[in-house]
Amino acid sequence: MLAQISRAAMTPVWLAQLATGTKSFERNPVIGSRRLNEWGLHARRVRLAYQLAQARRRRLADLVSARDREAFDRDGFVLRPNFLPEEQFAALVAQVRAYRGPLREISEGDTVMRKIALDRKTLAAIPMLSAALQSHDWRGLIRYAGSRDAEPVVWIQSILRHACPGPEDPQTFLHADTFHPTVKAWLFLTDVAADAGPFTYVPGSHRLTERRLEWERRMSLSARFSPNAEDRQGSFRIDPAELEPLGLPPPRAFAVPANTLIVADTFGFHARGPSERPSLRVEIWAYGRRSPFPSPAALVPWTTAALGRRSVLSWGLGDLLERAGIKQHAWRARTGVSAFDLPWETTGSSEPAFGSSLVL
Ligand SMILES: O=C(O)CCC(=O)C(=O)O
Ligand SMILES: [Fe+2]
Repeated sequence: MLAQISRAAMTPVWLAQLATGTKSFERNPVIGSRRLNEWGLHARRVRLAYQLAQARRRRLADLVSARDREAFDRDGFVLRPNFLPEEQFAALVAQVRAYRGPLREISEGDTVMRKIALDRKTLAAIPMLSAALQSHDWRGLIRYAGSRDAEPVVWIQSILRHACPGPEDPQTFLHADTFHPTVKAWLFLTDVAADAGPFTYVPGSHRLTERRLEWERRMSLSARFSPNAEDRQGSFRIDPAELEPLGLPPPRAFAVPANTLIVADTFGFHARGPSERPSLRVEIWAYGRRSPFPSPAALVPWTTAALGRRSVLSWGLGDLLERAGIKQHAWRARTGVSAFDLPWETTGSSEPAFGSSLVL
């Protein structure tokens, strides 16, 4: 009875979420409904979101060079070796290395991810970063790929592989982050070897072909009850054997030197490559995701510092909920640690985190 009342009360919310970026097949039973998806609900959301993103990209085309635009439209990513002038890059790395302000760690399987949010104070401590984030190329590529004239959220991120006990890193399975075009960017501050967890992408998989749409439809029928948590959350996994029938090539692993920028549409299939041994990848990492559909919220002119502050506040809220005994917070606070420190070298305040609350 209670369940029925709460279902009736929630239904308008679930319906309203259809017009947003909400993607969970598990938490939203309308999105997850097998019947509705047999009638084409998911496929229609995918198609409409794609068409809208393509139209917005056409309007933002002047922000990027013809060469980058062609590469992105063809491959779903732009690769820029030697992105920053040499001296500027060296200064950026030195400033990030020296920074030992507050940061957070989370574990994803046996990977530890470390994040430094860029609020005003952190940006002031790493002035070379602000310069890079204001560069014409960085701004233009992220806006075009993300199909929005909007700032992304940016963190300094370290990926420490085989750094704690746990199952295989869930990001090592090929997947699309969500059901619509969206952007992520990596400016690597370390060299990334082929066998040390490189970013991996299936070229051309950002395009919504008829075969991809049919695959989306098929996945949507069973996603709600999939044994895989990421499928249930709307980040569909794909078996590499399915790529060829979709007309797609094998994934390409980006073994790249430091100072390489990759801007990619993570509606395309991608993964974090395997790491043969414990490894460390440090990057400036950006994530730009606004509603795929028209929405006033998508137009809010966030700045990098305001978005950084928002991350800090949400971590603070997580701590508060944990202290109140409501929910364990997976993002553990560390101090005195640099983005470049290896886990066994650190002398932080808390034990390693073994939680999991992935934001994909
Ligand atoms: O870290 C990587 O190489 C990719 C991880 C991933 O799947 C993502 O950031 O969406
Ligand atoms: Fe991803």
